[in-house]
Amino acid sequence: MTIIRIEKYGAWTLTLGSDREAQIQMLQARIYYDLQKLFNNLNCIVYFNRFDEYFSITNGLSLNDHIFIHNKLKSKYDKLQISMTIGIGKTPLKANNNAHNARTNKSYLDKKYLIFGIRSSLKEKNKDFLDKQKKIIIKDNKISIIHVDVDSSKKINLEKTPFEMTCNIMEIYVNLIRQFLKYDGLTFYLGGDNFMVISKIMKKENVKDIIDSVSKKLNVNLNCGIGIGLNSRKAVECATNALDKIRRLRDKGNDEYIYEVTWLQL
Ligand SMILES: Nc1nc2c(ncn2[C@@H]2O[C@H](COP(=O)(O)OP(=O)(O)OP(=O)(O)O)[C@@H](O)[C@H]2O)c(=O)[nH]1
Ligand SMILES: [Mg+2]
Repeated sequence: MTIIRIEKYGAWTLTLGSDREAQIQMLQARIYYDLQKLFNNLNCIVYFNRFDEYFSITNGLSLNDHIFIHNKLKSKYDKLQISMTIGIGKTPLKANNNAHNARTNKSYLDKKYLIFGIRSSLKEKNKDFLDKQKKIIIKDNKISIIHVDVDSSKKINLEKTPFEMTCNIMEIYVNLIRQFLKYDGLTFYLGGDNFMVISKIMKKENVKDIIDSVSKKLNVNLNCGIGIGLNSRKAVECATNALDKIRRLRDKGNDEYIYEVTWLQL
């Protein structure tokens, strides 16, 4: 994964004066748009983390791909310093921890472009990812992304006020974060009633246990599409496709709420 961060952002925002909040929000929305577009073109997905920091699931990208994106961003946001930290690990949580270590130890992969990462943590075959222009796709490097969605939230919307609904969604978010973290998965909120979990390949019954426990605790029904692919864009597409399949099955009277779609071609 790659964690993209706007550096020295707090200090820079002060230069905008006190009437700055709307400007900051507009800028962040633009940066998010650009990041999503640039990474999507290279078959990756981006999640806004706290808007001064974004996570992209970048399996299969080379260091030069990162430099390419960095240059595009630099040409648009020349007043901002943007760093990227590449984290590698067998699970998403381990990749996050690896990225954190690289960042705190100032372990540069490319100092000029502010790209951090720990070379020694890479296995030989993974080193090629970062050292060469050529993309190397490791066949057994499957990415699993889980798209979780509240069942019939529009109906619940009619009973609850908009802000009560927000409160419920945030409760679901926190509970999904905590439960999936036990399996080293990272959950992100996408908007509406949608969440995505970057997970290792999990057993369906473990996913079911989590979904059942959160559903029971918060008295909601959650649908869950599991997507497995060789890059994050494909895994996301499969996960959403699985969710759509659940909706089609539901319309035929089937009450399946966890479904998996796998696509292992490039
Ligand atoms: N990010 C994201 N948001 C979506 C997606 N589909 C719907 N939404 C958002 O979620 C809200 C609720 O839509 P739905 O989930 O389709 O509505 P629902 O009543 O819960 O219907 P079901 O999920 O089919 O039970 C919408 O208003 C959108 O904001 C999606 O694929 N991705
Ligand atoms: Mg829904």
